[in-house]
Amino acid sequence: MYHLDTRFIVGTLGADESGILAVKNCSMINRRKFLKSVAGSLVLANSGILLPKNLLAQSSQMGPPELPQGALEEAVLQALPGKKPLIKRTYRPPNYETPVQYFNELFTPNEVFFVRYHLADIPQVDIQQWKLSIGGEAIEKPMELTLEDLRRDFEQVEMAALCLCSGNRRGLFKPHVPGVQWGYGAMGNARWKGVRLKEILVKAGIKKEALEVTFNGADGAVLEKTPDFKKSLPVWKALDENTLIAWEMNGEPLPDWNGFPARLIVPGWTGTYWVKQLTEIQVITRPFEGFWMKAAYRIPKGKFPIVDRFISQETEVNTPITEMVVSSLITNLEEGRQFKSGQPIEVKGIAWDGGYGIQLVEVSTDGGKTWREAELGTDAGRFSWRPWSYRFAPTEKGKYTVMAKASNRLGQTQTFELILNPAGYHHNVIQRINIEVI
Ligand SMILES: Nc1nc2c(c(=O)[nH]1)N[C@H]1C(S)=C(S)[C@@H](COP(=O)(O)O)O[C@H]1N2
Ligand SMILES: [Mo]
Repeated sequence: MYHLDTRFIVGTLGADESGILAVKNCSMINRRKFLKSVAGSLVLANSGILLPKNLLAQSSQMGPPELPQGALEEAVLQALPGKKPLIKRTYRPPNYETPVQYFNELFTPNEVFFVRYHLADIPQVDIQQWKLSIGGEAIEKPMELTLEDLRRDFEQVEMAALCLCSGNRRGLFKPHVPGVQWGYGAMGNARWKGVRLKEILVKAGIKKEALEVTFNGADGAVLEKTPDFKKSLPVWKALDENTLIAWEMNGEPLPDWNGFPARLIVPGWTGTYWVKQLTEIQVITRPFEGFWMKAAYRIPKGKFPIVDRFISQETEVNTPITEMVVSSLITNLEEGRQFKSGQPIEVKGIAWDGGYGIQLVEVSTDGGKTWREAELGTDAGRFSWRPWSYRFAPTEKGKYTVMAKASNRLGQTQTFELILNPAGYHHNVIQRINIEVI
């Protein structure tokens, strides 16, 4: 069994402290055969299925009105193969976000789970050929594992965890910053099944000089000059019992677009570390120098209330992004919606943080003057988002500004003012939605 890493935990966390939902014996789950995938590429050229006009949602569904000029107008709903229509932000590489209405469910269905890729050469992995190699100068016994090996030789665990892109809501930054102009939907909550990375690394033998662990996926760049998408974790995070290599999402094999056949799950940390189509893991003794660590995914030091540090990658001025900041989202109200006076209004939403656990969600219906506690819903573990709801029945006619503010068990909360940073990460400004009572 595992034990809970209590370093940063404050207070009690309820029944399932590790975030692990279920632990199953590996021998029990060998039945399902893997879909034999067709070799070749997921042809992007085939994927641009435009929808009939009536399915092309009004712009309010395409994202918040604050998105920069062009981002809203150009957004269309488009279905990648195997997916339902998602909001297209870019096509090559594919960046598609989930429409907010799907976040009314605890787990985001696989066919609407967002898709984020940095590189446009995305192979369709042939499961017969696929192997995960474990090596690097700080590994004693380099190994190659098939999916069958993973399923047979290690304990299988399942965990609910939110995957959130560091740049979610970047489109709301003022002044605007370059990068994919995401609205609210570059995130999703799922149940991930796989094995602990730690067990694999221990089996391969980690030398005491180990400093970082690197992760590479099967995708590559179209142009030689574009750096390959390769990430690293500090060795302590790689050895965290909650860091998984997962091949199942919500009880199904991972969709191609979300990392088939296996991906890294780094609960609490932003999506950039959740390397998809994983092929190679290396344990190294020096800070990894790749572009996506050294240059990208960095935040200014000291600006955000961050607990987890990635010390071997820090510079004087900046540091790699690590855990998610506290945030929430109202999922069932659109701007300008009208209600009859006296009619009960239910405000629904979700709240999350970097894995300390949501403690409190407060709702204001008067633009932030007064706040009331919302009711928290299902607790699916500290790495999952937490649904909440709030009911009121205003009789006075007029405009109401609805806001939601989450706090976690560390006492951290959301900001009223945007914390500026050049790459547009960690947007957790409290939302304002105006509704009208008539
Ligand atoms: N191989 C590979 N893995 C990757 C990426 C990528 O470009 N290539 N992008 C990362 C980023 S930035 C995010 S936010 C998540 C998104 O996961 P999803 O596409 O399954 O939603 O994948 C991560 N894993
Ligand atoms: Mo991301």
